[in-house]
Amino acid sequence: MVETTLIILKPDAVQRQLMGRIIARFEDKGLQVVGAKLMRITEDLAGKHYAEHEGKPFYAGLVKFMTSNPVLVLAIRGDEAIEVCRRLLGKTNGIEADPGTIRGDFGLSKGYNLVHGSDSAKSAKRELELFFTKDEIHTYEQTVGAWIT
Ligand code: RTP
Ligand code: MG
Repeated sequence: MVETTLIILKPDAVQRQLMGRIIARFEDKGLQVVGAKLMRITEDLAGKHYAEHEGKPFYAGLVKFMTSNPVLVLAIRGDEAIEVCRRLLGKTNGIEADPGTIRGDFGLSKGYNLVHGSDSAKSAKRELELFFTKDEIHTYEQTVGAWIT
């Protein structure tokens, strides 16, 4: 099933100039970038996005981190994109994430782990609506998908 998911290249990915290499992971896999925005997340938006973690010990640090510098927000579309992207990201903690995954290849941190990916269809819908208007998400012909699938 074709899905669209929300990916955020977190402030550490932007600061470390890893944007191009991380986007390439999704494109190389055959997924399509259908929305992209470099933006600064406000405290209010960070709170809404990570509402499920409110009250946890790492919550304040997480909001501080996510609002500290610009992020690159992506809408990514493709077959089973939500699950495929979560697998491309790897486990939350860079130490545990498998080599070959984004978190496994680029970091050793649990907090500064470079990327966010929606964890379910419900989260993807909610998060895409938080970060994008409908006309910021595009439909266009993909020429590589035909042979990748
Ligand atoms: P994300 O939501 O960012 O895609 O990450 P995730 O599903 O793999 O992990 P989640 O449990 O949802 O945690 C959200 C983000 O909070 C930070 N975190 N820090 N220091 C800690 O113990 C801790 N635990 C989580 C990470 O940035 C994690 O991605
Ligand atoms: Mg999560």
